[in-house]
Amino acid sequence: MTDIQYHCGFVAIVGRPNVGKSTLMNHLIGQKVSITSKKAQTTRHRVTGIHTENNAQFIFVDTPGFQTFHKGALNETLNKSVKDSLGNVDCVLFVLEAMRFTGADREVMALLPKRKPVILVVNKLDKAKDRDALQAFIAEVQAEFAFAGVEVVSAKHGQRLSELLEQVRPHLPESMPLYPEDMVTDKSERFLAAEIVREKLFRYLGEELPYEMNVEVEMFEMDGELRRIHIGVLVDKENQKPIVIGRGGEKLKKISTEARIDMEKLFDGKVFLQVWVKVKSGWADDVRFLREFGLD
Ligand code: GDP
Ligand code: MG
Ligand code: K
Repeated sequence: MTDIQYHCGFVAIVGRPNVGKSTLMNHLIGQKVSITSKKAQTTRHRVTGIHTENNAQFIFVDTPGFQTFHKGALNETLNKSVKDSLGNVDCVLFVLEAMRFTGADREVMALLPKRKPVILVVNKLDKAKDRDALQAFIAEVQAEFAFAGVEVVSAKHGQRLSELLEQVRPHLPESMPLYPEDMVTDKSERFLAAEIVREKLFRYLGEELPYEMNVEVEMFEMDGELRRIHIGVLVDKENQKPIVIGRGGEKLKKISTEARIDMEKLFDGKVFLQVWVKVKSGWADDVRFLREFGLD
């Protein structure tokens, strides 16, 4: 018998697009690991974030299956993907936006497991000014599902997140940590670098985003403490290049500068980043933007 009880387990964060799942996970683990955007559909991979404190390790799982919700009805693939991601977790966080309970929220709700603890997370507390209305809203949602707990938070402003973790902790099995205590993700820096560039492309291209587009890490090298990263954005057709590059190179410059800043925060070190756009088949006239650190 030991006197310290350690808890460790898997937590899924589910909800329709834009309720703030990625923001929540990023804040919980204290670093930018998942990818957030005003547009849905940016989380293309299942991203795991890890947070360890006070003898508990929370392993967060994002659920990419929800990305197709904007197209409307549930389909079988989505159903399966959601069930897969909920099949192996110990606790589920069902995220809603305060004062908004839509058809898409109800579709997600219909997939929640009945035999696992599900905690209702009412996010965007900062947007809900009327307390009585908020209480009524929570009661309305609770009437439709037997939640194991409720927490009102602001993912963006980091409000009431430790209270949320305290609600999750007792639902995690008693177990020693599965990952080192200082680890926040099991993704490689290479993978994360590509995800960051992908996020910026989504954010800045919006509706113009080419349907066929790949982001490839062509080089990732340590040069002392400096990371040298080359990333290629591959489009299908020549006429898609200017869309990504923008007039006078403005768009690509913004994308690569912001990506570099995010990478430096995430990797906690200087980054030399080159991002260029090319057509999948050809070599000719690649447009390069050298972003020297400190020279922007
Ligand atoms: P996801 O699609 O569920 O992963 O949602 P995101 O995490 O990408 O967030 C969608 C949008 O909601 C982003 O613009 C966030 O900045 C915003 N957001 C997230 N949490 C909050 C919050 O607590 N308050 C407010 N006002 N906005 C938030
Ligand atoms: Mg997301
Ligand atoms: K943390």
